[in-house]
Amino acid sequence: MKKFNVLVVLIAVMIMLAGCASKPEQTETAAVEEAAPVETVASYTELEMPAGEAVLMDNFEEGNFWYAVADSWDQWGSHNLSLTAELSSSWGTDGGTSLECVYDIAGPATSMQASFCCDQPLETDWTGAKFVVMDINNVEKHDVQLNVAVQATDGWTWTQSADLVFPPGEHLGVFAIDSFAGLEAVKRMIINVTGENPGGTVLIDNYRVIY
Ligand SMILES: [Ca+2]
Repeated sequence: MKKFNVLVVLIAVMIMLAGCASKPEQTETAAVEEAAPVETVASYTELEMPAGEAVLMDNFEEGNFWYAVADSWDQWGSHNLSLTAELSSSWGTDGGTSLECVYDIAGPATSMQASFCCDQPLETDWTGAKFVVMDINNVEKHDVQLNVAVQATDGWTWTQSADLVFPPGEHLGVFAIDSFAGLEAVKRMIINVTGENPGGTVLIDNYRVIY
């Protein structure tokens, strides 16, 4: 009987020790899970200004040469989700004025494209251009996905960049355009908000082309 009692006590002590040992592990696991979302937010890496000669195309200080497509392209395809493109004095990085682009809700059954255009580029010969760079202020609480496109030559050939995703806040947008067609005769500059989103506003300033 004594041996049996000793065995029972030993087992009880082992269970207690195991219980104690497991508690710190649980606490560490919980701490890691709570920290994870913060790491996700901080994971956005700001894009770097590319080397090369920068030519300012628009700083939105000399009037508004941009417009929202809205329903004007409906005859050629699905409805464009841009609403308005107006000057805003609420924010600017080169002077106090920027372009305020307002886009409608983009659900899965929509074109998921809101286009903001300028048909009077300051320069039309972009031969050798490598990037379009602009300052972006995403004033919404959700990410905004953007690309840039140009229509070029008398055929109005459309080429667009890869999409980039910008979290809320101010960012540098750097869009590679070195493979674009017809850069010697640019007719139209276009900023597209793409992908699904709940609609909103994005501010643009200091639109430059880098050679
Ligand atoms: Ca400006």
